[in-house]
Amino acid sequence: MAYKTASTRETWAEIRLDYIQYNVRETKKQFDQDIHVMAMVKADGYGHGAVETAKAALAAGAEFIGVALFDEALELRDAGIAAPILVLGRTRPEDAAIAAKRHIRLTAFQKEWLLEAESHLEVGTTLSIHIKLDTGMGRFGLVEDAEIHDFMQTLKICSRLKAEGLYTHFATADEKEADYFQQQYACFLERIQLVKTHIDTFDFIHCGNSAASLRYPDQCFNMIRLGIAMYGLSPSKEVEDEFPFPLKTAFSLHSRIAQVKKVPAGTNIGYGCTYVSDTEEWIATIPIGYADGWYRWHAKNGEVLVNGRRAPIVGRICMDQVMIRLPVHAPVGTKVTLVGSQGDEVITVMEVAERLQTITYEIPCMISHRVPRLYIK
Ligand code: PMH
Repeated sequence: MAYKTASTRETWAEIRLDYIQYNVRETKKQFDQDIHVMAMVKADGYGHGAVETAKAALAAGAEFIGVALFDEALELRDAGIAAPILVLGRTRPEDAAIAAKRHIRLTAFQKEWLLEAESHLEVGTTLSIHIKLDTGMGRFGLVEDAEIHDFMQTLKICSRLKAEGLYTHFATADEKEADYFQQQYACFLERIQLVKTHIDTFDFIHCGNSAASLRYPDQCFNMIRLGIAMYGLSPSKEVEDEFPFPLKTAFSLHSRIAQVKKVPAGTNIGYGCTYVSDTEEWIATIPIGYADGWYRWHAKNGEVLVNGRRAPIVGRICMDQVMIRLPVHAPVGTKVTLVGSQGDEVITVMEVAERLQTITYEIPCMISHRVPRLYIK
């Protein structure tokens, strides 16, 4: 389901497509050789909007689009995206015919899947697949040597399947400690040799997520799968300062004061009366709540920006509203920034992620479809 781009709501997420393009271009510059960029737009573009993000990334030099689900690939095709799309999750083999017809590449890592997919393809049609190797992530992919040989033998008898790509995924590329990363990389090199005893060339070999692409560009073969960094966010706090250029964050979240009142000391605010004003205070009501993905945990040490100053969230977060304590009076309609900057103050996605004891990826993803996305080109 695509995000709304127009709405009567006074709560919205702003998406800087120009920043997404900057991040793609700067990433490409880090590579000596011509690198193919697969723009990762699964989960509706990590919460930014898949169609708009994909279009922006393609215009900035990405050539491939990566999604998790076959449904996500179909949504992009229906929206007119013509670039090659790879589905990284497991697709039902019975969907192979539609995939072939719509030029959607599928990931394969089970020999039974190959045979079933082949049986659903009409004579004369070809489905491009990317073979997934599990080198230590423990999620999807072929693991054992014998399993790989078996798979490759089976692939030889599937004349309607064309192996276009070969890939793996790293579990720890965003950690300072590189041992496990290097172990996985070495394993990938070994397994590539094994695969190549059956098929000697692939158009695309890929393993680099954002962290690997920006920290180890010479270990990325000829394609990278760029996700979080494209959106201008660091995959982890510990490697935040290791990127070769400053990322530009595309996502910000805003609302407007819906009511403001001066309350006397001892006034209860919100469900459960968990906040009681200390003195005379300015309390404002902001129309965003947990149904928008602004979860109740934000009440713990949560702050927002009003006129360039921090204002704490007070009381419990409701389904559709949250209350804040203003440093000084501000009228109804005043802009409130929940994620992003106002003047010299900034609430980063990383700050919000730490508040919720989670990672940057979750923050834009958790802002629900009730919040419209406004695009800035
Ligand atoms: N490739 C695969 C197979 C992925 O699952 C992901 C992200 C990426 C590339 C892009 O990674 P990046 O966003 O770090 O650049 N997958 C996930 C995930 O499953 N949970 O968080 C991110």
